[in-house]
Amino acid sequence: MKVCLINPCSEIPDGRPGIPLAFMYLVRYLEKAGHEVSTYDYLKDDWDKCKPKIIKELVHETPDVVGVQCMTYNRTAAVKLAKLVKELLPDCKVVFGGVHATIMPEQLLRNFEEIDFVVVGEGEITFPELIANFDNPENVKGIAFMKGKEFVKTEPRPLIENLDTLPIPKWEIFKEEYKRLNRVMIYSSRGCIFHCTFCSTAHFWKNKWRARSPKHVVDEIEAAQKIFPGCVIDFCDDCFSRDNNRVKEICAEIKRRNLKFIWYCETRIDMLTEELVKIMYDAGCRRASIGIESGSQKMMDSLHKGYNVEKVLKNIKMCHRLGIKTSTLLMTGIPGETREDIEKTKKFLTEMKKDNPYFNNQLEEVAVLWLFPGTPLYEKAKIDKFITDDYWLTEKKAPFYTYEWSYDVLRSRASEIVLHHHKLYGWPAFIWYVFKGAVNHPIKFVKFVIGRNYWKVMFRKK
Ligand code: B12
Repeated sequence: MKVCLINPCSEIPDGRPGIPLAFMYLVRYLEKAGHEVSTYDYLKDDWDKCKPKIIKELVHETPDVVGVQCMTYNRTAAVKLAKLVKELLPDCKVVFGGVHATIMPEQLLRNFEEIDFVVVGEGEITFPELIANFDNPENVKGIAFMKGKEFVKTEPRPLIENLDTLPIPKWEIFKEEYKRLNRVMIYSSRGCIFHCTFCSTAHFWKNKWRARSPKHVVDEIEAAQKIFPGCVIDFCDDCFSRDNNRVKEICAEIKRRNLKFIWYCETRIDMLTEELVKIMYDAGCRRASIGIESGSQKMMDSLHKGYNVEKVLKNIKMCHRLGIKTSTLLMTGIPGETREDIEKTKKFLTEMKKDNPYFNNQLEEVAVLWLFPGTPLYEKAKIDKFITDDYWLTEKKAPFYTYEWSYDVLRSRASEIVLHHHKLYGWPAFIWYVFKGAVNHPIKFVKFVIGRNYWKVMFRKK
């Protein structure tokens, strides 16, 4: 069959760049089952602009199946896409997969008859099996569909037990993008054992953490270095350092094969030890992204981060001392947050810099907390009658947590933290940063400054 995989437009087209790793795995499995697969990534585009392109592609390809990656932040475009497919190719099957579709299959299927099936959870085994059984889907595990007016969700698909059976993702389908980014994303484990209240990952991966063996991971790195020589390897696991011994073994395997490259990882900072950080540095790690969220212990506790502020601070300084740069993620709008907590976050950043000649922290993002389905915070928001599931039937963007403060206040607080961080590097560095932004992307820059309330924060009377 001809299968076309499409990642539709995000409601935040200017969001951080990403390449749908899911497709690179799915393509391998679909091709193995004998299907002809094409892929399109429109996440960064605007629906109205890319609609003509999609029409052209659908008419040209005439696929038998269209697979759509449906996240909460692109669900509106995903539904528009399903309608478009059925208008142009009424016999083509439309299959949804991804985080939002997995969490809300019933709502999608009951309200949008253009969606034929939802693949619930991990898709590698389920999707080809579904395609082989379109006429008799009841026995396929891990799917949902409508049988007349009845919503059917089949038995859950067991998670792939041995992740070493996963093939190397088919990077070639996004080769140009990878070359441009010069960075290859690797997922060396799946799932997370923590339960941060704003995140749906634990729920999606069934509260399980599964890891690939160090050999399997380093084989993939070696293959990536052959196709994209000199690229940075970016581990984007949900919980990279869950098992320190495994990380050590990955590093040992990199050294044993004498591979020379730089790598980054997303990790929990509290799990790092001095011994491990030294080993990671020695094997090429130069940056660790860390979701700190807040510098206030009360806020960390409220999010169930399981972090201790002092330990986080100590370990960040340790990373800097041992040569690993940190890239931190913070947020405002945490339940119960007050001005005092924002001051604590600013103080935390100041402390991070204090007596730290190596101060080497990039502030990746100060976001305003979003409510996503499948998260404990969302469930609480429903109980508090702040939101109902019907919200996702509208075209509104994912909502911010604005129980206590308006979005404007939260955005200003986020901007205040960003400005504080920049000031820690000193005014010359700050002016250089602003100058670079204004010269490189003038229109984007003006929109950014206005949209993020920097104006108000900078000229606010104290
Ligand atoms: C890496 C990552 C990123 C990267 C790159 C993402 C990418 N791949 O393009 C970056 C940093 C860019 C990013 C950005 C964002 N991300 Co992000 N990200 C992730 C992360 C950690 C891993 C995604 C991944 O590659 N997983 C590995 C693959 C193999 O798994 P998968 O994508 O789930 O795919 C499997 C199944 O879902 C299914 N499947 C998926 N698609 C399809 C399609 C079909 C047809 C079928 C049949 C099956 C199927 O099969 C796949 C294989 O088993 C996830 C968390 C997570 N664990 O999923 C968050 C996550 C996806 N991100 C999230 C969010 C919120 C964001 C941002 C909005 C954050 C922000 N404030 O900017 C932005 C949005 C970007 C944009 N421009 O719109 C949320 C999404 C929540 C939701 N309900 O939609 C997640 C789930 C994390 C969370 N907090 O809960 N992200």
